[in-house]
Amino acid sequence: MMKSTVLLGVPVETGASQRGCLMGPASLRTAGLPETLQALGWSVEDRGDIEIAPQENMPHANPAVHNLAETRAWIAALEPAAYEAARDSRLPIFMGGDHSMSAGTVPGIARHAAEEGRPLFVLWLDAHPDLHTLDTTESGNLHGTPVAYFTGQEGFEAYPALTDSVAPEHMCFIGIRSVDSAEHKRIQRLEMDVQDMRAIDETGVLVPLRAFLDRVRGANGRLHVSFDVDFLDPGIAPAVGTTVPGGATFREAHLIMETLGDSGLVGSLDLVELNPFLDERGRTAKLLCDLTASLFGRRVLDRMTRSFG
Ligand code: NNH
Ligand code: MN
Ligand code: MN
Ligand code: MN
Repeated sequence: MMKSTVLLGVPVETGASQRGCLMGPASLRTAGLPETLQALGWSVEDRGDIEIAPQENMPHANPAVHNLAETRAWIAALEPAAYEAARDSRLPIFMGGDHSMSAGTVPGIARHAAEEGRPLFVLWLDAHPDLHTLDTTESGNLHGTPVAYFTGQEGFEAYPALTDSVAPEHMCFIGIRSVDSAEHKRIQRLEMDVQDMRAIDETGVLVPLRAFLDRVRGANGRLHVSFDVDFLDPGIAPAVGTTVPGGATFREAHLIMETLGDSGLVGSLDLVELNPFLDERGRTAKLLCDLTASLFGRRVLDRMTRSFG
Protein backbone atom coordinates (compact mmCIF):
# COMPACT_ATOMS: atom_id res chain seq x y z
CA MET A 1 0.00 0.00 0.00
CA MET A 2 2.94 2.31 0.68
CA LYS A 3 3.35 4.75 -2.22
CA SER A 4 0.79 3.06 -4.45
CA THR A 5 -1.68 4.96 -6.58
CA VAL A 6 -4.60 4.02 -8.79
CA LEU A 7 -5.46 6.38 -11.66
CA LEU A 8 -9.06 6.49 -12.80
CA GLY A 9 -10.18 8.55 -15.80
CA VAL A 10 -13.62 10.15 -15.55
CA PRO A 11 -14.50 11.64 -18.96
CA VAL A 12 -17.61 13.52 -17.85
CA GLU A 13 -18.53 16.94 -19.23
CA THR A 14 -22.32 16.96 -18.87
CA GLY A 15 -22.11 18.84 -15.55
CA ALA A 16 -20.45 21.87 -17.14
CA SER A 17 -21.77 24.52 -19.51
CA GLN A 18 -18.95 24.16 -22.04
CA ARG A 19 -17.85 20.97 -23.74
CA GLY A 20 -14.29 19.67 -23.56
CA CYS A 21 -13.73 18.22 -20.06
CA LEU A 22 -14.20 14.72 -21.43
CA MET A 23 -10.68 15.08 -22.88
CA GLY A 24 -9.25 15.83 -19.42
CA PRO A 25 -8.02 12.31 -18.56
CA ALA A 26 -6.31 11.94 -21.95
CA SER A 27 -4.62 15.31 -21.54
CA LEU A 28 -3.30 14.43 -18.08
CA ARG A 29 -1.91 11.14 -19.43
CA THR A 30 -0.35 12.96 -22.38
CA ALA A 31 1.24 15.45 -19.97
CA GLY A 32 2.93 12.44 -18.35
CA LEU A 33 1.10 12.07 -15.04
CA PRO A 34 1.72 8.30 -14.71
CA GLU A 35 5.43 8.59 -15.53
CA THR A 36 5.83 11.60 -13.23
CA LEU A 37 4.49 9.62 -10.28
CA GLN A 38 6.57 6.56 -11.15
CA ALA A 39 9.70 8.72 -11.21
CA LEU A 40 8.86 9.77 -7.63
CA GLY A 41 8.87 6.12 -6.54
CA TRP A 42 5.15 5.41 -6.68
CA SER A 43 3.67 2.26 -8.14
CA VAL A 44 0.99 3.36 -10.60
CA GLU A 45 -1.99 1.33 -11.76
CA ASP A 46 -3.97 3.11 -14.48
CA ARG A 47 -7.49 1.63 -14.54
CA GLY A 48 -8.42 3.51 -17.72
CA ASP A 49 -11.59 5.53 -18.16
CA ILE A 50 -15.01 4.84 -16.60
CA GLU A 51 -18.00 4.76 -18.94
CA ILE A 52 -21.75 5.16 -18.56
CA ALA A 53 -24.51 3.91 -20.85
CA PRO A 54 -26.49 6.41 -22.99
CA GLN A 55 -29.30 7.96 -20.90
CA GLU A 56 -32.93 8.95 -21.48
CA ASN A 57 -33.84 12.56 -20.65
CA MET A 58 -34.88 12.97 -16.99
CA PRO A 59 -36.87 16.16 -16.30
CA HIS A 60 -36.76 18.09 -13.00
CA ALA A 61 -39.06 20.62 -11.30
CA ASN A 62 -36.29 23.19 -11.71
CA PRO A 63 -36.34 23.70 -15.51
CA ALA A 64 -32.74 24.98 -15.54
CA VAL A 65 -31.42 21.54 -14.54
CA HIS A 66 -29.97 19.64 -17.51
CA ASN A 67 -28.20 16.32 -18.02
CA LEU A 68 -29.68 15.01 -14.77
CA ALA A 69 -29.83 11.40 -15.94
CA GLU A 70 -26.18 11.47 -17.01
CA THR A 71 -25.08 12.94 -13.67
CA ARG A 72 -27.08 10.35 -11.79
CA ALA A 73 -25.49 7.56 -13.85
CA TRP A 74 -21.97 8.95 -13.31
CA ILE A 75 -22.51 9.09 -9.55
CA ALA A 76 -23.79 5.51 -9.52
CA ALA A 77 -20.75 4.31 -11.52
CA LEU A 78 -18.18 6.36 -9.60
CA GLU A 79 -19.15 5.59 -6.02
CA PRO A 80 -18.07 1.91 -6.17
CA ALA A 81 -15.08 2.68 -8.42
CA ALA A 82 -13.78 5.29 -5.97
CA TYR A 83 -14.39 2.97 -3.04
CA GLU A 84 -12.37 0.22 -4.73
CA ALA A 85 -9.55 2.58 -5.73
CA ALA A 86 -9.23 3.74 -2.10
CA ARG A 87 -9.36 0.18 -0.83
CA ASP A 88 -6.63 -0.92 -3.26
CA SER A 89 -4.12 1.96 -3.08
CA ARG A 90 -2.60 4.52 -0.72
CA LEU A 91 -3.66 7.62 -2.71
CA PRO A 92 -5.92 7.20 -5.77
CA ILE A 93 -6.29 10.01 -8.32
CA PHE A 94 -9.58 10.69 -10.10
CA MET A 95 -8.80 12.45 -13.36
CA GLY A 96 -11.74 14.52 -14.57
CA GLY A 97 -13.91 15.46 -16.01
CA ASP A 98 -16.04 18.28 -14.66
CA HIS A 99 -16.67 18.72 -10.92
CA SER A 100 -20.00 16.85 -10.93
CA MET A 101 -17.83 13.72 -10.66
CA SER A 102 -17.02 14.55 -7.02
CA ALA A 103 -20.65 13.73 -6.21
CA GLY A 104 -19.54 10.14 -6.93
CA THR A 105 -15.91 10.02 -5.84
CA VAL A 106 -16.37 11.62 -2.40
CA PRO A 107 -19.23 9.31 -1.27
CA GLY A 108 -17.18 6.29 -2.40
CA ILE A 109 -14.18 7.50 -0.39
CA ALA A 110 -16.49 8.26 2.55
CA ARG A 111 -17.71 4.65 2.55
CA HIS A 112 -14.11 3.39 2.63
CA ALA A 113 -13.25 5.84 5.45
CA ALA A 114 -16.27 4.67 7.45
CA GLU A 115 -15.06 1.07 7.15
CA GLU A 116 -11.64 2.14 8.40
CA GLY A 117 -13.41 3.84 11.30
CA ARG A 118 -11.95 7.23 10.36
CA PRO A 119 -13.88 10.45 9.70
CA LEU A 120 -13.49 11.87 6.19
CA PHE A 121 -12.41 15.49 5.74
CA VAL A 122 -12.54 17.26 2.36
CA LEU A 123 -10.38 20.15 1.17
CA TRP A 124 -12.15 21.98 -1.68
CA LEU A 125 -9.70 24.03 -3.76
CA ASP A 126 -11.96 26.02 -6.07
CA ALA A 127 -13.12 29.51 -7.07
CA HIS A 128 -16.64 28.23 -6.29
CA PRO A 129 -18.13 26.38 -3.29
CA ASP A 130 -20.36 24.12 -5.46
CA LEU A 131 -23.06 24.22 -2.79
CA HIS A 132 -26.21 24.34 -4.93
CA THR A 133 -29.06 21.87 -4.61
CA LEU A 134 -31.09 20.84 -7.65
CA ASP A 135 -33.70 23.39 -6.54
CA THR A 136 -31.36 26.38 -6.12
CA THR A 137 -29.05 26.07 -9.13
CA GLU A 138 -29.76 28.88 -11.58
CA SER A 139 -27.40 27.75 -14.33
CA GLY A 140 -28.57 24.14 -14.05
CA ASN A 141 -24.93 23.09 -14.49
CA LEU A 142 -24.68 20.21 -12.07
CA HIS A 143 -20.94 20.67 -11.41
CA GLY A 144 -22.24 23.37 -9.04
CA THR A 145 -23.92 20.79 -6.75
CA PRO A 146 -21.51 18.10 -5.41
CA VAL A 147 -20.75 19.60 -1.98
CA ALA A 148 -24.41 20.14 -1.09
CA TYR A 149 -25.10 16.53 -2.12
CA PHE A 150 -22.30 14.74 -0.29
CA THR A 151 -22.77 16.79 2.90
CA GLY A 152 -26.30 15.41 3.02
CA GLN A 153 -28.39 18.49 2.20
CA GLU A 154 -32.03 18.07 1.17
CA GLY A 155 -33.15 18.40 -2.44
CA PHE A 156 -31.32 15.48 -4.03
CA GLU A 157 -34.13 12.96 -4.45
CA ALA A 158 -33.05 12.62 -8.10
CA TYR A 159 -29.46 11.62 -7.22
CA PRO A 160 -28.63 8.15 -5.86
CA ALA A 161 -29.29 7.73 -2.13
CA LEU A 162 -26.18 8.55 -0.06
CA THR A 163 -24.72 5.80 2.11
CA ASP A 164 -21.98 7.87 3.76
CA SER A 165 -21.94 11.66 3.90
CA VAL A 166 -19.28 14.21 4.89
CA ALA A 167 -20.00 16.34 7.97
CA PRO A 168 -20.19 20.05 7.00
CA GLU A 169 -17.67 20.82 9.79
CA HIS A 170 -15.21 18.45 8.09
CA MET A 171 -15.06 20.67 4.99
CA CYS A 172 -12.52 23.37 4.22
CA PHE A 173 -12.74 25.58 1.13
CA ILE A 174 -9.76 27.60 -0.09
CA GLY A 175 -9.65 29.99 -3.06
CA ILE A 176 -13.32 30.95 -3.07
CA ARG A 177 -14.19 34.09 -5.05
CA SER A 178 -17.52 33.41 -6.80
CA VAL A 179 -20.48 32.59 -4.56
CA ASP A 180 -24.17 32.63 -5.54
CA SER A 181 -26.71 33.92 -2.99
CA ALA A 182 -28.25 30.51 -2.19
CA GLU A 183 -24.73 29.18 -1.59
CA HIS A 184 -23.90 32.13 0.63
CA LYS A 185 -26.92 31.41 2.83
CA ARG A 186 -25.97 27.74 3.07
CA ILE A 187 -22.38 28.57 4.06
CA GLN A 188 -23.68 30.77 6.88
CA ARG A 189 -26.27 28.28 8.06
CA LEU A 190 -23.84 25.35 8.11
CA GLU A 191 -21.00 27.50 9.53
CA MET A 192 -18.54 26.04 7.05
CA ASP A 193 -14.82 26.83 7.02
CA VAL A 194 -14.67 28.95 3.84
CA GLN A 195 -11.44 30.80 3.07
CA ASP A 196 -12.04 33.33 0.33
CA MET A 197 -9.24 34.98 -1.64
CA ARG A 198 -9.30 37.96 0.69
CA ALA A 199 -8.43 35.68 3.59
CA ILE A 200 -5.52 34.28 1.55
CA ASP A 201 -4.36 37.81 0.74
CA GLU A 202 -4.49 38.70 4.43
CA THR A 203 -2.78 35.67 6.00
CA GLY A 204 -1.26 33.66 3.17
CA VAL A 205 -2.34 30.09 2.42
CA LEU A 206 -0.53 28.36 5.28
CA VAL A 207 -2.44 29.81 8.23
CA PRO A 208 -5.86 28.36 7.31
CA LEU A 209 -4.36 25.23 5.74
CA ARG A 210 -2.34 24.30 8.85
CA ALA A 211 -5.32 24.95 11.10
CA PHE A 212 -7.41 22.59 8.98
CA LEU A 213 -4.69 19.91 8.86
CA ASP A 214 -4.43 20.10 12.67
CA ARG A 215 -8.15 19.39 12.87
CA VAL A 216 -7.82 16.41 10.52
CA ARG A 217 -4.85 15.02 12.47
CA GLY A 218 -6.56 15.60 15.82
CA ALA A 219 -9.55 13.55 14.69
CA ASN A 220 -7.36 10.80 13.14
CA GLY A 221 -9.14 11.72 9.93
CA ARG A 222 -8.60 10.82 6.34
CA LEU A 223 -8.34 13.70 3.85
CA HIS A 224 -9.73 13.95 0.32
CA VAL A 225 -8.51 16.85 -1.84
CA SER A 226 -10.72 18.10 -4.66
CA PHE A 227 -8.73 20.35 -7.00
CA ASP A 228 -10.75 22.46 -9.47
CA VAL A 229 -8.54 24.06 -12.16
CA ASP A 230 -10.36 27.38 -11.65
CA PHE A 231 -8.82 27.55 -8.16
CA LEU A 232 -5.73 28.74 -10.05
CA ASP A 233 -5.39 32.18 -11.56
CA PRO A 234 -6.49 32.10 -15.22
CA GLY A 235 -3.16 33.66 -16.16
CA ILE A 236 -1.35 30.41 -15.30
CA ALA A 237 -4.23 27.98 -15.97
CA PRO A 238 -6.31 28.99 -19.01
CA ALA A 239 -7.79 25.52 -19.70
CA VAL A 240 -11.04 25.88 -17.79
CA GLY A 241 -14.53 26.93 -18.85
CA THR A 242 -15.28 29.05 -15.78
CA THR A 243 -12.26 31.31 -15.30
CA VAL A 244 -12.51 33.80 -12.42
CA PRO A 245 -9.82 36.48 -12.04
CA GLY A 246 -7.76 36.69 -8.87
CA GLY A 247 -6.99 33.02 -8.32
CA ALA A 248 -4.14 31.23 -6.58
CA THR A 249 -0.63 31.91 -7.87
CA PHE A 250 1.88 29.31 -9.02
CA ARG A 251 3.74 29.41 -5.68
CA GLU A 252 0.60 29.48 -3.50
CA ALA A 253 -0.66 26.38 -5.29
CA HIS A 254 2.65 24.53 -5.00
CA LEU A 255 3.00 25.47 -1.33
CA ILE A 256 -0.45 24.03 -0.63
CA MET A 257 0.39 20.80 -2.46
CA GLU A 258 3.81 20.47 -0.79
CA THR A 259 2.28 21.09 2.65
CA LEU A 260 -0.44 18.53 1.95
CA GLY A 261 2.20 16.01 0.88
CA ASP A 262 4.30 16.65 4.00
CA SER A 263 1.23 16.10 6.20
CA GLY A 264 0.83 12.48 5.09
CA LEU A 265 -2.92 12.91 5.66
CA VAL A 266 -4.15 12.93 2.06
CA GLY A 267 -5.81 9.69 1.02
CA SER A 268 -7.34 10.65 -2.35
CA LEU A 269 -7.33 13.39 -5.00
CA ASP A 270 -9.72 14.71 -7.66
CA LEU A 271 -8.24 16.71 -10.56
CA VAL A 272 -11.26 18.37 -12.16
CA GLU A 273 -12.50 20.88 -14.72
CA LEU A 274 -9.45 20.62 -17.00
CA ASN A 275 -10.77 21.54 -20.46
CA PRO A 276 -8.00 20.68 -22.97
CA PHE A 277 -9.99 22.33 -25.78
CA LEU A 278 -9.18 25.66 -24.09
CA ASP A 279 -5.54 24.90 -23.23
CA GLU A 280 -2.44 26.58 -24.66
CA ARG A 281 0.16 24.03 -25.79
CA GLY A 282 -0.72 21.76 -22.85
CA ARG A 283 0.47 24.21 -20.21
CA THR A 284 -2.48 23.77 -17.85
CA ALA A 285 -2.25 19.97 -18.04
CA LYS A 286 1.49 20.15 -17.36
CA LEU A 287 0.92 22.49 -14.42
CA LEU A 288 -1.64 20.08 -12.92
CA CYS A 289 0.92 17.29 -13.33
CA ASP A 290 3.58 19.32 -11.51
CA LEU A 291 1.18 20.29 -8.72
CA THR A 292 0.27 16.63 -8.30
CA ALA A 293 3.99 15.82 -8.15
CA SER A 294 4.34 18.32 -5.30
CA LEU A 295 1.56 16.56 -3.41
CA PHE A 296 3.21 13.19 -4.11
CA GLY A 297 6.55 14.25 -2.63
CA ARG A 298 8.59 16.10 -5.27
CA ARG A 299 10.81 18.62 -3.45
CA VAL A 300 13.51 21.04 -4.57
CA LEU A 301 15.59 20.25 -1.47
CA ASP A 302 15.16 17.61 1.22
CA ARG A 303 13.16 18.55 4.28
CA MET A 304 13.02 17.08 7.76
CA THR A 305 9.52 15.80 7.07
CA ARG A 306 8.89 12.37 5.66
CA SER A 307 5.31 11.71 4.69
CA PHE A 308 5.25 8.70 2.37
CA GLY A 309 7.18 5.45 2.27
N1 NNH B 1 -21.96 28.67 -9.05
C1 NNH B 1 -22.02 28.61 -10.49
C2 NNH B 1 -23.11 27.67 -10.96
O1 NNH B 1 -23.63 26.93 -10.17
C3 NNH B 1 -20.68 28.24 -11.08
C4 NNH B 1 -20.21 26.84 -10.82
N2 NNH B 1 -19.08 26.58 -11.67
C5 NNH B 1 -17.95 25.95 -11.33
N3 NNH B 1 -17.84 25.44 -10.08
N4 NNH B 1 -17.02 25.86 -12.08
O2 NNH B 1 -16.64 25.03 -9.60
O3 NNH B 1 -23.41 27.64 -12.14
MN1 MN C 1 -7.37 2.37 2.42
MN1 MN D 1 -15.86 23.23 -8.78
MN1 MN E 1 -14.91 26.23 -9.90
